[in-house]
Amino acid sequence: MPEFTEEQLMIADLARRIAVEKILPVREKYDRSDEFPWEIVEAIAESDLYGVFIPEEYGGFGGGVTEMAIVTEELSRVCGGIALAFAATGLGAMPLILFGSDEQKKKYLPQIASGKRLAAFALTEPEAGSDAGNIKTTAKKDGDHYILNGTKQWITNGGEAEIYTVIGLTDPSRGARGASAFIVEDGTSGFSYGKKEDKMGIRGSTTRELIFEDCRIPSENLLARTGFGFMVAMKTLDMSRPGVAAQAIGIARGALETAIDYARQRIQFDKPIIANQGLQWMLSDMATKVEAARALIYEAARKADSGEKDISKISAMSKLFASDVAMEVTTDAVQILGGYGYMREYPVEKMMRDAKITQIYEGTNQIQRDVIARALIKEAARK
Ligand code: COS
Repeated sequence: MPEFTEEQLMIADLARRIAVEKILPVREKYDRSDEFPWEIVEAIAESDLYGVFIPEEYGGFGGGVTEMAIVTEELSRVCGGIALAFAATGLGAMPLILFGSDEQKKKYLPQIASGKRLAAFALTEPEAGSDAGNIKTTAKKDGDHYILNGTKQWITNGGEAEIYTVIGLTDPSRGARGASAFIVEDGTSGFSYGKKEDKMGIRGSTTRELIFEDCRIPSENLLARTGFGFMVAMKTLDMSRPGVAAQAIGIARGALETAIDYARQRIQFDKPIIANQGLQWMLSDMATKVEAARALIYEAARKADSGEKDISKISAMSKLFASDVAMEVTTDAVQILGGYGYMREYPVEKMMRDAKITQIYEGTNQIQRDVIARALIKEAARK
């Protein structure tokens, strides 16, 4: 268990209570219906948890990546899909927290902290997944406005959020170096929503296309400066990847606990199956991996919150390791539950489906390895 402060333990406790009391009774319903869980958003908002990662002067609790990870982990322990209504808002708010002007922060962060308006982050496009620098959305200056044209794909909270950070090219001739970041509000003329995805897991979390057709946004919605958009996106991902790792390890913890409970109760050959050493060793490996991943996540979060300049490597490591652990642990949990594990009546098959995305989004684990390797090479060259 990482060393949390009293306040952090209280936040964890609050999130755990929402997860068990509010999310647990409805997680199967949302997994089947794939509707957005507004009732849970309200519960999270009422508990002020949307404010945990927002500075106090903008209506938040004043925490950071650590608090964001704590809440995400506890919610994900029960439902990795519903947890995203919280975590994706954290991702959407991050560019504002990191790069917003005082005016922009005053305008938007209190709304996010109160849970009145959700946020989302829009970088990915059909031709710009791992190759995030290949975005095609343009943002052309027109007097005191920018005109956005293009399509963003697979945007978590798309259509549910009201505050979007969108990365577009203000100078297409410079590629990623000509990208800029903008705040776009729901309801802006020329901004609409496209296809809603039908996903394997994290159901109950909306993943949707954003369409910009001559969408005029005021110049004051530019974040940082023109040409800084790719850097804004990369720094945002550095801060948010420990959150994905926390989601992964929350899911893994849920699966491990379910597997232990089941193994204690399931009688085969006249004894509970947990009495078998082979199964005990599986559980031991699962628990060890979860504990190691948690230590790495909260170390990455601690570094992020301490203002360390370059956290790309440890942030990528935490997401890579925790998501691989989550996939292994949830798959083993299904195995321990045997035939029951494969049935939708038990939660572990959902946990396995939910875990899979954590190896893919916010940068595939292959990209995380690239990020880590680049850092290793840079460090070696400095010696
Ligand atoms: N922090 C600050 N700046 C960064 C950065 C970081 N973590 N990573 C890259 N940059 C800067 C570089 O320093 C470089 O700046 P200069 O133009 O001044 O030299 C610029 O950004 C371009 O960097 P680079 O050449 O390394 O970019 P690549 O196109 O090679 O891409 C990866 C780098 C692969 C790391 C990037 O595209 C990536 O993270 N892809 C995955 C995207 C992703 O996670 N998508 C998920 C969807 S968002 S939920």
